[in-house]
Amino acid sequence: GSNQHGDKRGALIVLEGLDRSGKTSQSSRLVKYLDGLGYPVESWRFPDRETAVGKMISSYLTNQSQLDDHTIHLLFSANRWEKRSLMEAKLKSGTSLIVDRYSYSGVAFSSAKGLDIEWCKAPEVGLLAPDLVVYLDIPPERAAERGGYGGERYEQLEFQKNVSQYYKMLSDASWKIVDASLPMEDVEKQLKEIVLDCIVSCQKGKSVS
Ligand code: DGP
Ligand code: NA
Ligand code: NA
Repeated sequence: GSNQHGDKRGALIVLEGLDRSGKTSQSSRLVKYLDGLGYPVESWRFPDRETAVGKMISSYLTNQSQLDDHTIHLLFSANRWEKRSLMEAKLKSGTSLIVDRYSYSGVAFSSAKGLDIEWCKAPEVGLLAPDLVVYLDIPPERAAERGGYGGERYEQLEFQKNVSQYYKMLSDASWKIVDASLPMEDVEKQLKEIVLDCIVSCQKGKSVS
């Protein structure tokens, strides 16, 4: 689509982090900011609990159903796959996406249960690669202090500690790490800079492959 910043592809920006790291509120602040600057942008999140697959995931997370660890892993992945073509279309039309959780959550959370990490990565192969991964870094203990663990299946300190180890393992030099234990406004300021930078450089160069 046409917009004031030209007919360029959008950026795929992923926010990752433990539960209660602040991804969700930061993601909506980011979208408001970018929208205000005139960039076409949407806020997405995984799991997307609205689809048929997403409803199964939601039921599992709220302990209303039980599923084998491998089965739920594949459902989370399927939930990303079912949005792939729409994601690609949005990016090609110039809309940037701020995505709250993606494949890294898939691998970190399932590996933290003891599933083989390579097995966990396999169904993610072929999903669109992010232009930027931002990790909201918070010690699991600090996240737990924030309260609001909603009683969902994974919201337990010991498990989150395990997840954070797997995130560390998955991260590479391309990830931007933001200290999420800072005041919300400071986190917001850093995120705005990092993300705007990515969107601008994304529009200068690359095309969706
Ligand atoms: P959220 O709606 O962002 O609070 O995510 C729900 C919970 O599910 C949260 O504890 C993180 C976890 N989660 C998100 N994506 C995946 C995934 O792909 N696989 C697994 N096993 N867990 C995930
Ligand atoms: Na959660
Ligand atoms: Na990675």
